[in-house]
Amino acid sequence: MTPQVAIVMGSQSDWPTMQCAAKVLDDLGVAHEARIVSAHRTPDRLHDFGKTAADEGFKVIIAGAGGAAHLPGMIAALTHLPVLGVPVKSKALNGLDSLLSIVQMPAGIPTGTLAIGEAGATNAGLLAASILALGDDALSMRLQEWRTAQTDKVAQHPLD
Ligand code: RP5
Repeated sequence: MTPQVAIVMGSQSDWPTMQCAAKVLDDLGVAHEARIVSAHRTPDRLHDFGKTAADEGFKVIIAGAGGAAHLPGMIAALTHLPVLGVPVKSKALNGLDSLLSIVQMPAGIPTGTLAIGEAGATNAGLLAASILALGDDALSMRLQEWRTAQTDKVAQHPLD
């Protein structure tokens, strides 16, 4: 199956976080492909990816980076595809730097910004699936079932 979602990240060190997006997409049966694309260390790769992502057949891009997290915004500048940014927790500032680097985009180049860390990566996967589900009834059904299963797992009362 042609991957519909690209999960790109600035470094191998981002993968433990970004795997959460991959996992939820696996659960929902959405084909995806993960790549390392660094805005700073591999700028030519960034440019090539941003320019060719739509022609490659991707429909949604999830981009995670930490620290000076320019990757999601730069990809958004190079493609018309929806870009969902995940601020990865940084060692020095715990991801606040990543969040602020991704969220404050200038008008005209939108980048969706999720929460810092694993919750953000999981939600990026879910959001990518819900975007794709607008044109895919079977996926929409799987997404609704996933949400119902999540609700059913929440107990009425806490355990001691
Ligand atoms: C960013 O720098 C990456 O997205 C990563 O979160 C951060 C640190 O990268 P490494 O030094 O661990 O490769 O570009």
